[in-house]
Amino acid sequence: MRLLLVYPGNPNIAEKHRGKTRRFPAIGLPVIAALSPQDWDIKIVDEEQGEDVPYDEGWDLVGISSMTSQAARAYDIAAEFRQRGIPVVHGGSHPSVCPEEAAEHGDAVVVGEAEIAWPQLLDDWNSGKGTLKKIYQGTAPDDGWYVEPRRDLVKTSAMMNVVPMVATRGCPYTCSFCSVFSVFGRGYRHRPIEEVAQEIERLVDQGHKYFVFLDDNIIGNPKWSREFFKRIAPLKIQWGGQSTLGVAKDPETIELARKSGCFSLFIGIESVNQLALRGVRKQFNKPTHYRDQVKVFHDNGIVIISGLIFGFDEDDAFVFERTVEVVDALRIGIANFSLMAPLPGTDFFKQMKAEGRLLTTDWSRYDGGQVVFKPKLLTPEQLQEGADWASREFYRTSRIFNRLLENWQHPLYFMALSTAYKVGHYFHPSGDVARIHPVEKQRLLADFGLRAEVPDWLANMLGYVEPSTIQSIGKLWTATKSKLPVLGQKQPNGASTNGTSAQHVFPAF
Ligand code: B12
Ligand code: SF4
Repeated sequence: MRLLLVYPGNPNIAEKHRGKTRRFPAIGLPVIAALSPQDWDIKIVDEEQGEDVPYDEGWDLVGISSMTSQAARAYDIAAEFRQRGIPVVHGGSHPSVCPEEAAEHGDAVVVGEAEIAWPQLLDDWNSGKGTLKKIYQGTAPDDGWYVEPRRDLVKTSAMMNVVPMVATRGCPYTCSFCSVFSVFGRGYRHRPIEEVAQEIERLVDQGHKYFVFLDDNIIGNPKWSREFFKRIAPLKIQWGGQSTLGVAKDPETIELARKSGCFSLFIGIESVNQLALRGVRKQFNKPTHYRDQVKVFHDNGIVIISGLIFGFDEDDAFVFERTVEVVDALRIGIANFSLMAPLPGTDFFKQMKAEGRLLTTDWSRYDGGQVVFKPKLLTPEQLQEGADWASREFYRTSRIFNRLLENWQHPLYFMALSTAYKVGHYFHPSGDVARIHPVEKQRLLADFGLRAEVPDWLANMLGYVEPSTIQSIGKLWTATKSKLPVLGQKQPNGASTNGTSAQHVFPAF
């Protein structure tokens, strides 16, 4: 039997730019591979890593995994295989929240976790001679749910050779914009500490040192986390993960995290406005506590990557500046600004739909970088431009250096990530269009006395430079220009100019 497992690319990323970004390899499909008979010929293909889907290599069964932003591409790929008579099974977070839709584009759908459902599907496949039910409802087993992913099937060129790990599943909270608890259930389920530790030990023996825990909160249950951190501390690994600011109430656990190798945590801060947080049931984040909480992480040398969302119903035209100023003042190393995407299946989606505020259900646009619903106190354009502005402003060179002190324990990591964010925000996902706002572009160009018809690459280049530097150069240029002799004009001494003039260098003057 030949099984092909596919991660579709995001259709917003132009073909020519696919595979140029690097990230740690995804883990869902290696789990599906591990749940399949080991004598099968199995291949995993990840379009976002630049791999092409091999449509014509004689596959018996195809599995496709998708988040909402990948769903449209997943359906296109499925159509190609189904045209060739090859059955397709959909799984992952989007099919789990939109099973009927996914079922229209496949022969079967696995909803939620696959550890029990996928073997059942394969049983049907084997016994029923290829007959599958349309929907397999995954269940969330309490324990013994873990199978070690087939990492041997994953391309190893991923950035920095970081190994993705899973030690827990689920989340007890119910933030109205999030899909996690609908896919993985409420509450935390932990793997036995010894099982995780032994898996890490084996990977360390294979030469791995850097790990990322994909768990939604690796410090969600401090009792379990403390024991876990103590157990893995001797392994001398370096790891990043996800957590909440609230865990800072227990500095001892954060210290144990550091001692076990934690150097960076992604934390969903989401907003600096308590009302916005309350509106999406994330009121356990308390902006008035942020300063003290952030300090606990900084004291332990942990670089915070904060998730911040724009587009809450309480967000007005001032939210962008306010957010940048607060997060920068807290000296949070990295801010990942995204636009609210009402993900299908969530209460936020239901609210937007009921209020007639969805602008599109083209799922490919639900990638957190585009406005897909009507904001309440802003226009869609203001929201998009404001978020783009915040990303550029936060990563101004001077601001990055201001934050270096609090993130000094990992200077290379901090600087590399800051630079990646700084550069990345000047490009649209299409890779071609500058994200720089037209008005700002004109202002930058005007500083040089240029009209706006210059190509985007030049605007981009100017975008990398500090606005204050550009203004100084612009002023200097304007002052110098007024003193330059103009070509062809008689000089006071009667001589005619023959050097390069401003008109020759910048014909748009
Ligand atoms: C890691 C991660 C990422 C990585 C993904 C790449 C990578 N290398 O892993 C990165 C950082 C790139 C990412 C980006 C985004 N992410 Co993300 N991410 C996650 C996270 C934290 C873990 C995913 C994971 O690996 N889980 C562990 C594995 C084992 O689980 P799994 O993949 O779901 O697989 C299981 C089942 O789903 C099923 N399954 C999965 N695939 C298949 C396929 C078949 C055939 C079958 C049968 C079964 C099956 O079986 C597996 C075992 O049970 C999840 C949260 C979570 N807890 O899952 C969010 C999550 C998947 N992300 C989400 C979102 C919204 C995003 C962004 C839009 C965020 C943003 N605003 O920028 C972007 C999208 C980027 C894009 N390209 O468009 C949402 C998706 C919701 C949705 N409706 O699709 C989630 C659920 C988080 C949330 N808060 O709701 N993300
Ligand atoms: S946003 Fe974070 S805390 Fe809230 S439900 Fe999702 S995973 Fe849990």
